[in-house]
Amino acid sequence: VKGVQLMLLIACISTPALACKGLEIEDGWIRQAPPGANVMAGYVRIKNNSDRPRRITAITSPRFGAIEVHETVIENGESQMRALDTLNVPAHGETTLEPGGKHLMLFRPTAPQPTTGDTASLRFRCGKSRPVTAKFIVKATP
Ligand SMILES: [Cu+2]
Repeated sequence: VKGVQLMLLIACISTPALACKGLEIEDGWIRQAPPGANVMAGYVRIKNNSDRPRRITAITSPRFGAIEVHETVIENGESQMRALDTLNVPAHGETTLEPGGKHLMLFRPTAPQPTTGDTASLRFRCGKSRPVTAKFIVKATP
């Protein structure tokens, strides 16, 4: 019985991170891309109003074939992108995806390609719990 209780305790401690509860997704935008582009970049601020760290495990959208989280790292003096499996948001903190840093890569936009002023709905998943949906607006930037 003790073993089972321990297992349940571990489950209780480790499961809440896999809920999106308390996450607020703000100021999401997608950089306008040239016609025919196979990938677009997206940026957003994710706030965590809960007292537990949150972990986003997947992001999907009906407007894109696949979405990845990337970070930009400098290796041997060169800027490179690396895909992240998950995106962590600290308790009572926030994670910002911005040009030059972490960002979303939105692959294979559905036709017609989203352009300035269009919006795309993105769904953020934290494990199997209820996802959080946010609208991203396409902007042209110099
Ligand atoms: Cu990237």
